Amino acid sequence: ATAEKEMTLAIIKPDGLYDNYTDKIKNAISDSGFRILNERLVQLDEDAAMSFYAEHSSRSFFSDLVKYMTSGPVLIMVLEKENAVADWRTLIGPTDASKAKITHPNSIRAMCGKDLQRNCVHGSDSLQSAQREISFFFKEKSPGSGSMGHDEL
Ligand code: DGI
Repeated sequence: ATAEKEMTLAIIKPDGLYDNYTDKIKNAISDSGFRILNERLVQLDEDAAMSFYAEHSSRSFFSDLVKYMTSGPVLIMVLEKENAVADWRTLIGPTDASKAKITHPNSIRAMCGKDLQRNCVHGSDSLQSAQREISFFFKEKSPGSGSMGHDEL
Protein backbone atom coordinates (compact mmCIF):
# COMPACT_ATOMS: atom_id res chain seq x y z
CA ALA A 1 0.00 0.00 0.00
CA THR A 2 1.20 3.51 -0.67
CA ALA A 3 1.42 5.90 2.27
CA GLU A 4 -0.60 9.10 2.28
CA LYS A 5 1.06 12.10 0.71
CA GLU A 6 1.27 15.15 2.93
CA MET A 7 1.72 18.87 2.23
CA THR A 8 3.83 21.38 4.10
CA LEU A 9 4.63 25.07 3.68
CA ALA A 10 8.19 26.15 2.93
CA ILE A 11 9.43 29.73 2.73
CA ILE A 12 12.73 31.00 1.42
CA LYS A 13 13.19 34.02 3.68
CA PRO A 14 14.59 37.40 2.55
CA ASP A 15 18.26 36.52 3.18
CA GLY A 16 17.93 33.29 1.21
CA LEU A 17 16.58 35.10 -1.84
CA TYR A 18 18.98 38.03 -1.49
CA ASP A 19 21.97 35.68 -1.33
CA ASN A 20 20.74 33.71 -4.37
CA TYR A 21 20.18 30.37 -2.65
CA THR A 22 16.92 29.62 -4.47
CA ASP A 23 18.38 27.12 -6.95
CA LYS A 24 20.42 25.30 -4.30
CA ILE A 25 17.40 25.06 -2.02
CA LYS A 26 15.18 23.82 -4.85
CA ASN A 27 17.80 21.17 -5.73
CA ALA A 28 17.80 19.99 -2.11
CA ILE A 29 13.99 19.91 -2.23
CA SER A 30 13.83 17.70 -5.32
CA ASP A 31 16.84 15.54 -4.31
CA SER A 32 14.94 14.72 -1.11
CA GLY A 33 11.85 13.60 -2.99
CA PHE A 34 9.58 16.60 -2.47
CA ARG A 35 7.43 17.97 -5.25
CA ILE A 36 6.74 21.70 -5.41
CA LEU A 37 2.97 21.93 -5.94
CA ASN A 38 2.66 25.70 -5.95
CA GLU A 39 4.82 28.74 -5.39
CA ARG A 40 4.50 32.52 -5.05
CA LEU A 41 7.02 35.31 -4.76
CA VAL A 42 5.62 37.68 -2.16
CA GLN A 43 6.59 40.92 -0.46
CA LEU A 44 5.01 40.59 2.98
CA ASP A 45 3.71 43.74 4.60
CA GLU A 46 3.75 44.24 8.35
CA ASP A 47 0.16 43.04 8.86
CA ALA A 48 0.75 39.84 6.90
CA ALA A 49 3.98 39.02 8.74
CA MET A 50 2.38 39.70 12.14
CA SER A 51 -0.58 37.54 11.26
CA PHE A 52 1.55 34.69 9.90
CA TYR A 53 3.67 34.63 13.08
CA ALA A 54 0.75 35.43 15.44
CA GLU A 55 1.70 32.58 17.80
CA HIS A 56 4.94 34.47 18.58
CA SER A 57 3.26 37.85 19.17
CA SER A 58 4.14 37.98 22.87
CA ARG A 59 7.80 37.02 22.39
CA SER A 60 10.58 39.58 22.83
CA PHE A 61 11.91 38.94 19.32
CA PHE A 62 8.52 39.43 17.59
CA SER A 63 9.11 42.95 16.24
CA ASP A 64 12.59 41.97 15.00
CA LEU A 65 11.09 38.90 13.33
CA VAL A 66 8.42 40.99 11.58
CA LYS A 67 10.99 43.56 10.47
CA TYR A 68 13.20 40.81 9.09
CA MET A 69 10.41 38.97 7.28
CA THR A 70 9.28 42.22 5.60
CA SER A 71 12.83 43.32 4.66
CA GLY A 72 12.58 41.86 1.16
CA PRO A 73 10.63 39.38 -0.95
CA VAL A 74 10.09 35.80 0.17
CA LEU A 75 9.40 32.70 -1.92
CA ILE A 76 6.43 30.69 -0.62
CA MET A 77 6.22 27.03 -1.69
CA VAL A 78 3.83 24.17 -1.04
CA LEU A 79 5.81 20.92 -0.84
CA GLU A 80 4.31 17.46 -1.22
CA LYS A 81 5.70 14.08 -0.18
CA GLU A 82 4.98 11.26 2.24
CA ASN A 83 5.69 12.60 5.74
CA ALA A 84 6.39 16.05 4.26
CA VAL A 85 5.97 18.08 7.47
CA ALA A 86 8.52 16.18 9.58
CA ASP A 87 10.89 15.43 6.69
CA TRP A 88 11.07 19.11 5.66
CA ARG A 89 11.81 20.12 9.27
CA THR A 90 14.62 17.54 9.32
CA LEU A 91 16.03 18.79 6.02
CA ILE A 92 16.07 22.45 7.09
CA GLY A 93 17.69 21.70 10.47
CA PRO A 94 17.61 23.55 13.79
CA THR A 95 16.24 27.10 14.17
CA ASP A 96 19.62 28.63 15.05
CA ALA A 97 21.57 28.49 11.78
CA SER A 98 24.88 29.26 13.50
CA LYS A 99 24.41 26.14 15.62
CA ALA A 100 23.12 24.15 12.65
CA LYS A 101 26.47 24.72 10.91
CA ILE A 102 28.10 22.71 13.72
CA THR A 103 25.48 20.11 14.63
CA HIS A 104 23.67 19.61 11.29
CA PRO A 105 26.19 20.59 8.59
CA ASN A 106 24.14 18.99 5.79
CA SER A 107 20.98 20.91 6.64
CA ILE A 108 19.62 23.76 4.53
CA ARG A 109 19.93 26.25 7.40
CA ALA A 110 23.60 25.28 7.80
CA MET A 111 24.07 25.89 4.06
CA CYS A 112 22.38 29.28 3.76
CA GLY A 113 21.39 30.61 7.18
CA LYS A 114 23.33 33.04 9.34
CA ASP A 115 22.01 33.00 12.89
CA LEU A 116 18.94 32.44 15.09
CA GLN A 117 16.85 35.01 13.23
CA ARG A 118 18.27 35.00 9.71
CA ASN A 119 17.86 31.27 9.22
CA CYS A 120 17.00 31.37 5.52
CA VAL A 121 14.00 29.03 5.43
CA HIS A 122 10.72 28.26 7.15
CA GLY A 123 8.94 24.96 7.61
CA SER A 124 5.54 24.24 9.18
CA ASP A 125 5.98 22.58 12.58
CA SER A 126 2.90 20.33 12.48
CA LEU A 127 0.24 19.07 10.10
CA GLN A 128 -2.19 21.56 11.63
CA SER A 129 0.22 24.48 11.13
CA ALA A 130 0.85 23.33 7.58
CA GLN A 131 -2.85 23.48 6.77
CA ARG A 132 -3.23 26.93 8.31
CA GLU A 133 -0.11 28.28 6.59
CA ILE A 134 -0.99 26.87 3.16
CA SER A 135 -4.46 28.45 3.37
CA PHE A 136 -2.89 31.69 4.55
CA PHE A 137 -1.03 32.08 1.27
CA PHE A 138 -2.94 30.01 -1.27
CA LYS A 139 -6.66 29.89 -0.54
CA GLU A 140 -8.79 32.25 -2.57
CA LYS A 141 -9.77 35.23 -0.47
CA SER A 142 -13.20 34.91 1.06
CA PRO A 143 -14.74 37.45 3.46
CA GLY A 144 -13.37 36.93 6.95
CA SER A 145 -11.15 34.01 6.00
CA GLY A 146 -8.00 35.90 6.89
CA SER A 147 -6.12 34.47 3.94
CA MET A 148 -4.19 36.63 1.53
CA GLY A 149 -5.76 36.89 -1.89
CA HIS A 150 -3.61 36.16 -4.91
CA ASP A 151 -3.94 39.58 -6.42
CA GLU A 152 -3.17 41.59 -3.30
CA LEU A 153 0.59 41.44 -3.61
O1 DGI B 1 9.98 26.80 13.62
P1 DGI B 1 11.26 27.57 13.57
O2 DGI B 1 11.30 28.58 12.46
O3 DGI B 1 12.49 26.70 13.56
O4 DGI B 1 11.36 28.38 14.93
P2 DGI B 1 10.23 29.10 15.82
O5 DGI B 1 8.86 28.75 15.35
O6 DGI B 1 10.56 28.84 17.25
O7 DGI B 1 10.49 30.66 15.55
C1 DGI B 1 10.05 31.26 14.36
C2 DGI B 1 11.12 32.18 13.86
O8 DGI B 1 11.35 33.23 14.80
C3 DGI B 1 12.48 31.50 13.68
O9 DGI B 1 12.63 30.90 12.44
C4 DGI B 1 13.44 32.66 13.85
C5 DGI B 1 12.74 33.54 14.85
N1 DGI B 1 13.22 33.30 16.21
C6 DGI B 1 12.94 32.24 17.01
N2 DGI B 1 13.52 32.40 18.22
C7 DGI B 1 14.17 33.58 18.16
C8 DGI B 1 13.98 34.15 16.88
N3 DGI B 1 14.52 35.33 16.50
C9 DGI B 1 15.24 35.99 17.41
N4 DGI B 1 15.77 37.17 17.06
N5 DGI B 1 15.47 35.51 18.67
C10 DGI B 1 14.95 34.30 19.11
O10 DGI B 1 15.15 33.88 20.25
